[in-house]
Amino acid sequence: MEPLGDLAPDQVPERFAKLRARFDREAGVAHDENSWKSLRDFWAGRKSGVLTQVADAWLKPAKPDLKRAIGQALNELKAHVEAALESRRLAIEAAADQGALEREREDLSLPGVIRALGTRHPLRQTFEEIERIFLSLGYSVVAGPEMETPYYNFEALNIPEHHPARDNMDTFYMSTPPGAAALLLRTHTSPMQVRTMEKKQPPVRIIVPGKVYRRDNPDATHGFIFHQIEGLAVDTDITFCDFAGTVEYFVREFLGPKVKTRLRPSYFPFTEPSVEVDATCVFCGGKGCNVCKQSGWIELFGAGMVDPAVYGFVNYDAQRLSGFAFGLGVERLTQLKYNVNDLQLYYQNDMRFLRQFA
Ligand code: FA5
Repeated sequence: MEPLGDLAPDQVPERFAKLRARFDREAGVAHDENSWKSLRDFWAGRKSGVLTQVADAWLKPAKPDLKRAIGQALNELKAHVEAALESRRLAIEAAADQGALEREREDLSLPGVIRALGTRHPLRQTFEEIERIFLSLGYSVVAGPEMETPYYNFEALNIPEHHPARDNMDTFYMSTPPGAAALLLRTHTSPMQVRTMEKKQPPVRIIVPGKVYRRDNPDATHGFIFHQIEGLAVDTDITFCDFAGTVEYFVREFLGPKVKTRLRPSYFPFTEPSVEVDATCVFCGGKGCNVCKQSGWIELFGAGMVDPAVYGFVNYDAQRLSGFAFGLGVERLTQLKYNVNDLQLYYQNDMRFLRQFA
């Protein structure tokens, strides 16, 4: 700082005005944190800032008649510098915050990710509907293994080896080590009749939903993997009337109150007597149409009174106990309920088909 020299007191303000103008110019271009720091150090730095230099070079050596005027002007300049530095600092900080806000801003006008809502598969809907009906009648739901032994799938159901009933239940056999028990993919859910009665004494009231396998060629009414729901009720006093009443109640609940049922003689090795349960055609109301081949009736499922021979395999007293069993084909029942003309549609994941069950 050059010395102040010989000044009259009234010339002091002009010298300070020049300094202040210079400061204002420099402050006007300090737009970021670094240039603000340089400005602060240059003007207000404790050791060698302009203000300190002015105090050292002008105030300290001033003659008494100038001291008062210089002191007052220096104080005013100092107050101005400090206030301006502070307001610039706040402005720079605010600008930085604004910049960060803009950089990090979420664009709420962008459309969100649209997640399509799925619907339950028609077969699952049928499972749930049938489970609901039988749960309301006091049945419980049990599951069994899909990989079975020939004993549970056939023998204990009164289907010995070489029995002709095995012909339409050919299946997939697992390769097992020599000497180990043979294993196959179950052809029906009926093995769970035996497994349940082995473990539990009557009264028994169960349904068994599950997947089954057969060596059938796929077509509009056949799959090589399909689903069944087995039903079994055994107690000391179950009659054919209980069986017929249960079947009729189920069919009405499932297909509607107008549908009538009839029992037609049939054959299964593990039920005696055996029946096919038919219902009046849901499409023509029993008048006769293409679906029911003009008969007015459609076949629903196989059932019957448990054959006493089966009780022999599970140590049940056939003299004291009686019961009935049924096996529902889930694909076929769903076809009838919703008029699906091709069973393969269930497995093709075609959204146009599946959306109809929303
Ligand atoms: C049985 O499987 C017996 N276990 C049912 C039974 C249980 C009778 C208890 C008596 C007492 P069936 O082979 O008829 O029966 O098959 C039952 C149902 O499965 C059929 O009515 C049909 O709806 C369905 N079904 C059979 N084969 C196929 C297939 N390949 N694809 C789709 N559904 C099938």
